[in-house]
Amino acid sequence: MPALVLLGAQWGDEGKGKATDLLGGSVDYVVRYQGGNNAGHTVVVGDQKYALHLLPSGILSPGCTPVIGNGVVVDPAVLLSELSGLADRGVDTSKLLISGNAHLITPYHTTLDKVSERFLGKRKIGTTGRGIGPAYADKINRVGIRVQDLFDESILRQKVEAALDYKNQVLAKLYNRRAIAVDQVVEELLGYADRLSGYVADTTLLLNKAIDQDQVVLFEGGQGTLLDVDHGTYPFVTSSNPTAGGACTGTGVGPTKISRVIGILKAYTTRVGAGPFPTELLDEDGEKLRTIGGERGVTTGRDRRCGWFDAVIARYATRVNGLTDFFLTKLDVLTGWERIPVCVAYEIDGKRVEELPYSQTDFHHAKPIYETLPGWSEDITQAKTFDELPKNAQKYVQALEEMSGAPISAIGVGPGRDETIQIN
Ligand code: 2SA
Ligand code: GDP
Ligand code: MG
Repeated sequence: MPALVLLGAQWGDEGKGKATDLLGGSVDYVVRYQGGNNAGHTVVVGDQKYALHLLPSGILSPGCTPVIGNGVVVDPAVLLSELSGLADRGVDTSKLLISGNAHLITPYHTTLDKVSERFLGKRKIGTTGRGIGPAYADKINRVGIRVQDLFDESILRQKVEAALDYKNQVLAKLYNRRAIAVDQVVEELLGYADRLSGYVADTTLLLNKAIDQDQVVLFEGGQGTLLDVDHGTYPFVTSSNPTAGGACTGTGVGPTKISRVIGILKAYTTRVGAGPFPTELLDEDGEKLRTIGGERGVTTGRDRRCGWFDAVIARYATRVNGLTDFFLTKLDVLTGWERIPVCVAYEIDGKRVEELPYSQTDFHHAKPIYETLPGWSEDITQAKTFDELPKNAQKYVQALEEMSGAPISAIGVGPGRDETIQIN
């Protein structure tokens, strides 16, 4: 098993951080391949809780090398403060490696993110405001600044000038805002160079060599399948590819090297930010899921929208990621419901639809068709094997597995590392 991908099968926050940490002890590298500090991955180790935004969750596993791949957008100020926050708590951060090809998020990206959301008004995406979209836009527009540019002042200045030329005209003409000064940006970025230089490496070469030497590399996705810029609910998506293909482009490791793709799947559904969400509950069940599940954004603190499990989405995730298996998370949150509805298909304009519609309009009109499964009331947080789960919880898991198109290989029954049932 040289390389495996672990990614979100829904709209993010499925519990990827916990799952990555769980595997951390048995892998040599944990690699972020897309996104930036918009991610919020929670890892609970004993009585300690860590919220990671940019760093791979493998940073908490001694013996594992954390890597930030070329597909990630890096805010250097956030990176350094996350590193020092962990170091203050006794975590060894010295092994971190960062691709020189990763792009930087600068203060003007963050400003543009916030300004453009404000101008979108009621059509806003509900971004995390971390500058993610504008940084990726510059990358695609070929006016991005990369980590390696920090180490050549003349190149850095030329690139910042190129990046700001057009933006300053737009800011002045469209938004009536002051121009951003090139000198100020260059000075700030140069101030990070010394502190980051020791971490920068040719991560593509290194990861490929590691795989060739049978070391195990885990690619850790941020956000989720339905937030993918190509395969998600566009335009209500993030600006990168959290789906499995992103692990290849975002690290420079070819698809033939990847033998397993794990989809992290919450036992119900959540979404943060705007956009369609067929099974969303705007009633007291939604509020109950939010409260019991602790469904609040790890980065922005926003309340997450909550709804019942949606098998159409799970099937879609299996398809577009080529999933080999699922980790089902947060089953414990469903304890106490007498009956649990599960969306098995949609009704769109009077017709039953089994697969995620490719048309945005159809998806916006999709109404969930529910099957209701019997619930359970027993506490399941201490269960260590599948057989220890109450019969109705077992049936719920089996029903989800059947509907979702890939086997479930682990079940989360609590946030802690050991609150997991492994299924062989
Ligand atoms: P952005 O900032 O450009 O990536 O926002 C675009 C959309 O992507 C959503 N998004 C997320 N959804 C779930 N979780 C994310 N991470 C944080 C968390 C979110 C938080 O773990 O809780 O704290 O709010 C994440 N990151 C981006 C975002 O809500 C937009 O819908
Ligand atoms: P990520 O973005 O996918 O890493 O997920 P988040 O960390 O944003 O949100 C998942 C939340 O669920 C975190 O607070 C985790 O500690 C918690 N969590 C993960 N797995 C389980 C589980 O099986 N049960 C419960 N109750 N909480 C879990
Ligand atoms: Mg999260």
